[in-house]
Amino acid sequence: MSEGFKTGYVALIGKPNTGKSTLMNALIGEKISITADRPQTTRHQILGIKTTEDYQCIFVDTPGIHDNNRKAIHRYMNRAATSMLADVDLICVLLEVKKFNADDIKILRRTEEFENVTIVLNKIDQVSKQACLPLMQKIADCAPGREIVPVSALKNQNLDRLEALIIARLPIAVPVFPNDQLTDKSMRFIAAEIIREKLFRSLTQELPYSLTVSIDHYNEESDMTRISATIWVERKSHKGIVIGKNGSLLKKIGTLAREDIQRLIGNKVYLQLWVKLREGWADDEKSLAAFGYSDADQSH
Ligand SMILES: Nc1nc2c(ncn2[C@@H]2O[C@H](COP(=O)(O)OP(=O)(O)OP(=O)(O)O)[C@@H](O)[C@H]2O)c(=O)[nH]1
Ligand SMILES: [Mg+2]
Repeated sequence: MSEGFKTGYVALIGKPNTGKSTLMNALIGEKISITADRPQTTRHQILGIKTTEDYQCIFVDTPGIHDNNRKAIHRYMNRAATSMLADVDLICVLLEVKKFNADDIKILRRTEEFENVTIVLNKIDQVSKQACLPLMQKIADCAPGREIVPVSALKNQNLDRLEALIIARLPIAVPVFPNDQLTDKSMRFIAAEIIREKLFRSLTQELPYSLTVSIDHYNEESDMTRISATIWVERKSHKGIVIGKNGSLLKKIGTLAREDIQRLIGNKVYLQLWVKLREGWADDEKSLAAFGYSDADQSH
């Protein structure tokens, strides 16, 4: 560990779908957090930890901040989206070039009371440089004095500059986590998330929002990891959709998830998926706690 070693927490917050999870994965160089081209993919606070000779940067990926507080799960997600703000060393507010609107301005307002805030303007690969400049001016007018870093998390543009800026703001401190630890979450949790990602990417409309995944068994054997997981649906009619014709969709989800999990753990995976019904789980506190949506699970 070098003299002057730095350690700090960096929150990635913003509207749903702005690229928070993509950015965290790009910055730590590993796929820890799941991503999908639809809002409200991330449901928990997830730490992504990058440790070098000189610093340990602990990123906090969060659910997108939204106004929907209809069900208990939405209220849980909104708490997870902002509960750490007072405790981090730097807040990065993510905006996306094509979708800057009043919801972003609301989030910028919410962070006015904090000193260390950087605005990350993501997805610059989607527009020309000329289109970016007036937008940056508009954002600067809404958040005077804040620095704005344009990046593309997906295409790896300007991430070096963002990283340098983040590191400059970390305080001198000893590391919190061992230097080979990438996240605070267990492999069990990440396996369930990977299955959920495949469901989010394969199913249309509202269906992904009424699903959750639990891991029933996770057994590491020397040459194979055996995982059994249950996909929980809220309505009887959803079961058939998730299973698909002759089980085709479930099979596809299983194959895609198994490949990803294998890559991450570097071992062969045998993955068994079940689909079960628990009516109204997303608005029932007891079910939420049983499925890991509990505030105690995300306090660090
Ligand atoms: N073109 C482009 N797409 C991006 C970029 N960053 C993220 N995306 C895409 O935007 C979509 C949303 O990305 P996520 O990382 O899941 O967004 P998020 O902010 O974590 O979303 P929630 O968890 O739902 O709040 C995905 O399809 C990403 O591939 C980028 O720099 N450029
Ligand atoms: Mg996310």
